[in-house]
Amino acid sequence: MSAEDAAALISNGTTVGMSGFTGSGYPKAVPLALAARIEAEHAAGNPFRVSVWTGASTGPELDGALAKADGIEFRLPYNSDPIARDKINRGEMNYFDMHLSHVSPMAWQGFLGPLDTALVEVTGITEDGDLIPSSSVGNNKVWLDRATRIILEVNRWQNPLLEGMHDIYYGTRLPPDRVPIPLVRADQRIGQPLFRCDPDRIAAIVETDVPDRNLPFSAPDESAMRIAGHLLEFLEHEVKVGRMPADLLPIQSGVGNIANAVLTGLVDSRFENLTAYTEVIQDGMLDLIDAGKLRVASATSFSLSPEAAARVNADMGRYRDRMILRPQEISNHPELIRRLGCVAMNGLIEADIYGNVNSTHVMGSRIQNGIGGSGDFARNAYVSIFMTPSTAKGGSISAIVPFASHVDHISQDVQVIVTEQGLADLRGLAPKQRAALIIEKCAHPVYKPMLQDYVRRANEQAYGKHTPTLLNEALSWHQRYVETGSMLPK
Ligand code: 0RQ
Repeated sequence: MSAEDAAALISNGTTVGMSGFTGSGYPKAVPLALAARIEAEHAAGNPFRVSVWTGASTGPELDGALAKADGIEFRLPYNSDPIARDKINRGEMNYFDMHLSHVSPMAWQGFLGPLDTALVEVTGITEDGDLIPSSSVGNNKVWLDRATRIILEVNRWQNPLLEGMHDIYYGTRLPPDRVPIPLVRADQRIGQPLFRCDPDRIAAIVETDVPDRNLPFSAPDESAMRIAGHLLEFLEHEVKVGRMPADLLPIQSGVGNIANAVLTGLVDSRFENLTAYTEVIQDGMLDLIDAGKLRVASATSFSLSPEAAARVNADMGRYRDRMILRPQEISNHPELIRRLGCVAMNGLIEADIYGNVNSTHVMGSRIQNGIGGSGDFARNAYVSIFMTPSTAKGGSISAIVPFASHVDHISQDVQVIVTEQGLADLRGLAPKQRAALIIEKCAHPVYKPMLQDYVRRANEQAYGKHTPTLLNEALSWHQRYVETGSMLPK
């Protein structure tokens, strides 16, 4: 049926579980039609808002259009759309920013409430009624299994050769019936290539022919290259001292430009035969595959530039053997991340001198994107690395601060911090030792004396000397930024 007729099946106040993860595999026609319907209802003076659950971020036709129509009452678990971000930060939209591995079990446990509609993009429907997944898997299995009614978008733009790339595992259970997940290597398949789907619950099928969002990455700048350089040196050292094998352990690489730059850096390294157990396959992963350095990438989604998406589509037959897309409850599963011993590499907003990391909130209150999968990987990885340029906004903000204005990753989950200035290996260090090393290796030279001065006084004056903190000064840099536009004193 038409997207408009399908959108008419969605009622005010209901919850829609949509496909989509980092701009891939999200529905592109029905959300736009729903946004138009919501705008018409609002113009007629009628209330109309829905709750939207997804895998992670989507695209302008979904989050952008629905947020612009003021049509989202509640959103989970991850958003990077600027219009939706603005609504959230103005207090006009509720947002539950949660660990990506938690979504599926929480939905099954019933903690999130009922799911009325599953709105899922697929590549095709087989004669037996199974669904060929699209360019992301995300939480689609759960939405299809749990929703009262199902709306499918069959997107002809997606490459039919995607069929066979996916590994959909149907063995997860609720406690007390859980059993070990039988995955012991990143390249292993433990499930089936297609989604099961109850045909009686399919309320609509809409055909589309629309590309994924596919935003370009910015070319790695000097700072990103230096971060990559420090990181490669660290990994080589870990191999040399026998803490990692020569082909490393499965790598996880987060979202964003820095994470992508690090992958690009690995192309020119001497590492071979690498594997990735991660969430998203970015351009850098393709480069590694093309260079013959990456044997297999396991993820839940693509996150590609338009150029890289064209490359994958033109040569899908070859890439298909090197890539596995899984549900995000498996790609991000703590049990599997711990078992495989992933090398987790994620971006951050700010870190404090003790190594607590803020990945989400600018100045403690304004959300940027969300924690995404960074927490799933950071806590359970073999080694948990966070990376960032040492300053933001042209130097007016230090990424290393006396006290994090919001904490996503506690210091115990943060083992290595890297900036363009250097790398701090924090494993086995007490708080005061961590502070000295982070300031020495990671802080920008302009902020380093300010941090050293703070630490010296905190060591003298703090209430306790284990993690010395000056309570009346710890967040003063942030306050200064809010008031003057810079963390630097006038
Ligand atoms: O803002 O675009 O307005 O200039 O944050 O920063 O430097 O481009 O870095 O693209 O690597 O993103 C933490 C956001 C880093 C990302 C974060 C501002 C900066 C810019 C982006 P502008 P950069 P990146 C698994 C892993 C959480 C989710 C995650 C992220 C914008 O890595 O979302 O890790 N992580 N998932 O100016 C004020 C600071 C700032 C700052 C940066 N200290 N103060 N603004 N910015 N530092 C994958 C998934 O979960 C899907």
